[in-house]
Amino acid sequence: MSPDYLPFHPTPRKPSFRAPCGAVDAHCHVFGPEKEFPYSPLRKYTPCDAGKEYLFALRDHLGFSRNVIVQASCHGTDNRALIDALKAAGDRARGVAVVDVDVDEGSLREMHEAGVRAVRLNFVKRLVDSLSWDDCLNIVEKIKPLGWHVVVYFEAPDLEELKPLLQQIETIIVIDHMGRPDVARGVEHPDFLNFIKLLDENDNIWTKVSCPERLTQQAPDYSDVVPFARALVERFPDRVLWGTDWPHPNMASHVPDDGALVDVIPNIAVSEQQQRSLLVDNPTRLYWQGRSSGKPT
Ligand code: 0GY
Repeated sequence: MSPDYLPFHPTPRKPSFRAPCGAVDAHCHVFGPEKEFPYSPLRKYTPCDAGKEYLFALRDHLGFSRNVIVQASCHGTDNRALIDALKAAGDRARGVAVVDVDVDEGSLREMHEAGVRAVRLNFVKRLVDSLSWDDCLNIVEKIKPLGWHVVVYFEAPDLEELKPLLQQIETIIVIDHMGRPDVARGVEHPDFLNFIKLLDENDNIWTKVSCPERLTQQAPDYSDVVPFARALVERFPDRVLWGTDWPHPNMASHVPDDGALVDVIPNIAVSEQQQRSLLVDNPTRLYWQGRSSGKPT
């Protein structure tokens, strides 16, 4: 484990908020265990092992039904831990893989069989040496026939530079963690208005209203992040997803209690209808019913 790495909360509380039947935690990871699934030699951090059994127990404890497991940079393009978790979960999980540009069709088909439905492009400079845009677009061409979509991770200052790439991607694009806004600037700041404009102008772009624990300066109530997430849920009720981000890699400020994170949900999705769309209908449509084609062709 990297020095200063904070392991996940060992005993999260039972949330007060009861998630609707069929709720999906649409952003979480599995890490290792290292003995079985070694971390990538190219990784920028070494996490605490957080295997599938812990994830499934957390899912049940929080009152959720399903997971979307996202490949994290510490496993590079070796998706074996992810695939193993997907196979163990059966229909209760779907996956987002990270692949090399030369990935072959057979490997993609095998991943599809296991439950992968998207590929992640990571542009967070502290986590990865990003792919070239040409490589990104080649990967997108390869995954299109499978009906997959693209999950994109970047930090707010990089949005402007990435926009031309995003606009060339015709599948659905899901942006992790609301594009990681600087919440101290407030929802009226041009950076966040620009993010909203991106979704206004591109019907194929969705976002995850996740990760208050990473964005906040007010843990553990996360009230500074709530207005951002709520604004997106209200404006784009059919294009938002929610996830715990368990096991919360690279947290420096505090160890989040996943029960407390679930209890933020009714503050960001206020009505029952919004909660249903966010937690059940949207992720089910995208990951279980194959609705991944974005722009009309
Ligand atoms: C996240 C967070 C992070 C890491 C990764 O792929 C990764 O390593 O996703 C992070 O450090 O921000 O929630 O996905």
